[in-house]
Amino acid sequence: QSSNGSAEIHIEIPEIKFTKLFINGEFVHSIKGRTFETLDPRTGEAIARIAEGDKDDIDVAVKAAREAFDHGPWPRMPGSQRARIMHKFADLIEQHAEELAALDCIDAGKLFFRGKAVEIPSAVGMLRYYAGAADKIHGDVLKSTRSLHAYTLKEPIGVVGQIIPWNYPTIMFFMKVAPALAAGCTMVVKPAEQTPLSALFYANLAKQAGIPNGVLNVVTGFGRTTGAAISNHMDIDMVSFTGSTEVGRLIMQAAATSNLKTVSLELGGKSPLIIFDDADVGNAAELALNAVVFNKGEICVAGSRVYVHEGIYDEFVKKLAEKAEAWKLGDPFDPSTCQGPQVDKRQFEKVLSYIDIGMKEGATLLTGGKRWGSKGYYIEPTVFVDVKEDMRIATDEIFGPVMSLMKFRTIEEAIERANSSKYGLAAGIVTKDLNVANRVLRSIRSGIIWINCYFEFDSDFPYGGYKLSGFGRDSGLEGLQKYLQVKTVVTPLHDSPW
Ligand code: TXE
Repeated sequence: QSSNGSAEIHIEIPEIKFTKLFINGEFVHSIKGRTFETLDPRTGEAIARIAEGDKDDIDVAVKAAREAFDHGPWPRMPGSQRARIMHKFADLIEQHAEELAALDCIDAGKLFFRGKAVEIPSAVGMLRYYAGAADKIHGDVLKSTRSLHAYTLKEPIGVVGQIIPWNYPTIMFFMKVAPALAAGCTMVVKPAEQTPLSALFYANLAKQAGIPNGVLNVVTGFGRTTGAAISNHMDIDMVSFTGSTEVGRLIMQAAATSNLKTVSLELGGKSPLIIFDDADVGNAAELALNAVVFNKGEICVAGSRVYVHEGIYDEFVKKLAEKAEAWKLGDPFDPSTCQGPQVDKRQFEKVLSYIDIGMKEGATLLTGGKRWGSKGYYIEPTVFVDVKEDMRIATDEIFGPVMSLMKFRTIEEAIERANSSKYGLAAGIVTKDLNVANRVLRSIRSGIIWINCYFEFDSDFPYGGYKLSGFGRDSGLEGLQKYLQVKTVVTPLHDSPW
C-alpha cells in the first residue's frame, strides 16, 4: 500500500530508444548537434535529451520529402499498396501499445490505462480508416454545356508540414499523418517540444512497416525555430497545424509571405455546454465535470463554459460539487486515477494564474482552486460560480481543469450567450426535448455539437472550427480532401485537328 492507501503500481517505465531526428529513413543528430530536455510532469524531472532541429535540419528533411514525392514510389504506387503498408504500420503499433501509452504517460502526464485501452487503439483505428480510403481516391466526370469531355483528377498535394501539439501526442500525430499517407503525400512532422517521445517511436515503426525513406520525416525542436522554418519554407506545399490561435495567425502570415502554401488550422476553443431543465441532474453534473476535467482540461473542445437552466441550477451546483470533490488525482500510471498532472510548468502556471484572475474578477470558487500535492504539476478540479460573460475566465481558453458555471432562463438567451465567444470549436446540449436540441444545434456556430453526450469521437467524424478556432477539418473523409489537389482535364468530344 502507498501512503495514500492505494495499491502500489508497478509499470515498467520504458527505456527511451529514439532521441534523434528521423530524416530520410535514418535517425540522425541535428546539424548543430544541439539537444533539449523533455520533462516528466509528474516530477518536473528530465526524461531524456532530444535532438533539437532548426531551419537547417528542416531544409534537409524537406529535400528528402521532395525527392520522395517527385521521384519516389509512394505517390505513384496503387492506393491499395499504400493501404497494405499502412495496415502493417497499424499492426506494429498494436504490438507496442503498452510501451507507447507509457511514453505518452511520462511525457505528457496522460492516463496510462486510457492510453493503452483507448488512445493508442484510436490511432490504430485512424490509420486503418485512411488505409481503407487510400484506394478510393478519385475525381468526377463533369457535365459540360459544350461538346467537351471533362473530368477531375485528385492528386496528392505534395510535401506537407505537420505541426503537432502536446495534449494528444499520439492521436494528433495520426490525425495528420494517416490521411496524408493515404493521399500519397510526403511529409515533415514537428511534434511539440514537450512531447517528442512517441512521435520518434512511430517514425521507427513506419520504417519497419515499409514506408519508403523520405516519406515520413520527424524533426523535433521548438516552435519559433523548427516550426517557423516549416511555415516559412518555400518548398512545402501545405501546412497543417493544431495549436494556439496566436501561433495559427503566425503560420498564416508565414504562408502568405513565403510561397502561399495551403494552410489548415485547428486552434483554441471555449466551448459551451447547455443543460436544460428536463435533464437528469446527476447525470448532467457528471457529464459537465467530465467535459472540463477530461485529459486535465488540456483538450481544445473542453466544455469550459457551462450554462445551466435556472430551474435546476441549485440542485446541479450541489451535485457538481460532490462529484468534483470525489474526482481522484494521482499518478497517471495508477488505474484508479482520473486526472494526472498538467503537461509542464508553463501550462501549470497559466492555469493557476487564471484561477487567480477568476477570484480577482469576483467569481465564487465552488471547488478546487489550488495545486494538488507538493510534487509535479497537478491542479484540483476547479469550478467557479457567479461567473459573468465578460470575465476572462469565461472568455479565454484556460486549457486546464477550470469550469465557469452560469445560469440561464430562456432558450434564446442560451443560444446568444453560447455564441458570444470568439471561438467556435464544439458545443454540448443536454435535453430530452428534440425540438429544443434541433433549434439550438442549428443556431450554434461551432464545428461539432454533442447532444446528451460529450467527447464522442470516431475516425469518420470531421473535426475543426468556426471563427477563431480556425478552418479546415481533420479526421473523416473531409480530413483526407485537404491533402489532395484537384486537376481539371478537358478534351474535345468531336474529332480534333490533332
Ligand atoms: O501552443 P503553441 P502552446 C492552446 C492552449 C494552450 C496555449 C499555449 O490554450 O494553453 O495554446 O500552448 C508549435 N511557428 N493550445 O504554447 O505554441 C509548437 O512547437 C510554427 C490549444 O504549447 O501553439 C507546437 O508544436 N510552429 C491546442 C505547436 O506549435 C510553432 C493545443 C503548438 O504550440 C510556432 C495546444 C511558430 N512560431 C495548445 N510556435 C489545441 N487546439 O488543441 C509554436 N509552434
